[in-house]
Amino acid sequence: MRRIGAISFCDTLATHGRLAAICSLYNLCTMSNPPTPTAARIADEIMNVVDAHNANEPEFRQAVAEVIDSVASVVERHKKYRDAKILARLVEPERVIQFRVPWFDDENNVQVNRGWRVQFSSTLGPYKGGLRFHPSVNISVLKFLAFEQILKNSLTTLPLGGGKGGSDFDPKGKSDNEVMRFCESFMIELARHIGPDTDVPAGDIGVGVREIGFLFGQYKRLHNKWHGSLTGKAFGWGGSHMRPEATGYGVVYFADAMLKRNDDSLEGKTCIVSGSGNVAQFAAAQLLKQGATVVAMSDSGGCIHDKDGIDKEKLAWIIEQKNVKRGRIKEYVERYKQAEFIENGEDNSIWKLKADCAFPCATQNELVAADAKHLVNTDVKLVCEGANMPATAEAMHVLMESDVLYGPSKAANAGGVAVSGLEMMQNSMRLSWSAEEVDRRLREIMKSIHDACINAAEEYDLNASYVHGANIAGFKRVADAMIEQGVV
Ligand code: NDP
Ligand code: 2IT
Repeated sequence: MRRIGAISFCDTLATHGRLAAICSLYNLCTMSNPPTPTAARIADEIMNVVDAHNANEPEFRQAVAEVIDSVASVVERHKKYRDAKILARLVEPERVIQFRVPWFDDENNVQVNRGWRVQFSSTLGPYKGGLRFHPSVNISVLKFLAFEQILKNSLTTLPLGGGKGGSDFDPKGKSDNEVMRFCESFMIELARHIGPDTDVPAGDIGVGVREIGFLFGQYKRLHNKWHGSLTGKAFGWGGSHMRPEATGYGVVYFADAMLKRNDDSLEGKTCIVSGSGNVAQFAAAQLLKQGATVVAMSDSGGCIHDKDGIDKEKLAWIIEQKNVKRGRIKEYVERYKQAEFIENGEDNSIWKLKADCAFPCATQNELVAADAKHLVNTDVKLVCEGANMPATAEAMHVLMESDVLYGPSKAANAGGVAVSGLEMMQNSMRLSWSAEEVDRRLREIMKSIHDACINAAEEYDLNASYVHGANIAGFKRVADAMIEQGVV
């Protein structure tokens, strides 16, 4: 420090004169042993910057605040993270791409949507994360998702950076041809920004195997290369066994690990699963395999409550209804008369039901403080998140203050991206593993994420909090790699 100080004094004297040199020496003397800032001050300082730079991005600020709340104490303990300005660098995306997506609808009208790709962090590997097609998509939503993805992907221990993209395009009510034309136009721009060693998108809300197929076809045509540049491909042409199941199954494996640690299991538990898309469908399917009873599922219109339980046959009906007919879940009650449909409203939601375990698998901020209080007051044992950031900050607070076992999304839903990572490996090796092999690896990854959360929480004396544990374990791997890679 002193030696550098002397050099700095002489250099500054030569280039900027005496006053500047004295000032720089004074700064060094007074700064040589600055008091360690408290975690609270570290958090305040970085959140002031984040709030000022991202004033119109509430979801992004929410996601960052939650992480900072956990990792500020890590930064307080380790000077190396402060010196390298890790937090200030981590909250700034490496690159954000926005583009126009023009396309023809079936009536030959020109339609225009917005497309984005947020390439947030390439520290641990190529940018990796899904594409979301939904009218609510905007830059705030995509930045929150990409930011979460950095730490989630870090938890998997696979070589994956963090990214997210998508469009405000609404696939609902569109013909297959319209979806195809939209995907082709979207990919004409996206193709120049992605690649197997650069950025590997996958699915998310509104993007499933149909959309990935259209996107992949256009990518291949543009590059004239059969690259594993997208994951979530159909099994027949480069997809991995178990990728469709991975997120939902992984959520339930994580829940099982939380319960096992408390000498309990899912067997015989009643469960509510919000959503009825990819994640919800396979979470419900795995819950049935583990001997639980699923009594409610939902879509954006409302939920169905079936006290007799949604068994395998009823679940198959829901899957057909959502994936093939692209219909609404409320039609369930016409087929299964004992069930009731509860329309979403001010005081009505799936979270007003009673169950042993709750699995939010629809979308962000779907579970608010009043829902969390209701769940706690009705003795829910476990809340395990399939959707990304499904609980509001206030709802998270309620759950974290309670005895409920609470599995946060970036840990609990990491199974999807983990199997995407396995799909990338299989593509690189030009082989495919059996479903049993992929499932075995998925179970191992979910268990190791669970253990990493607990170990990190214990190291920081955080009372087995999975929320803090996930943030800290995910953060440390990225932060250490950032230091090793220099100021980039
Ligand atoms: P899908 O598009 O397959 O399904 C989404 C489900 O959530 C549908 O039932 C949909 O209802 C409902 N939903 C979507 N938006 C809203 C909304 N604004 N309000 C209420 N309900 C809504 O998406 P996925 O199942 O793939 O994704 C669900 C969640 O899981 C998302 O948070 C996603 O980010 C997360 N996730 C997904 C992964 C994956 O591998 N697919 C991996 C990790 C996390 P409706 O049909 O009425 O629109
Ligand atoms: O939120 C997520 O982890 C995903 N949508 C899956 C991302 C991926 O690259 O498989």
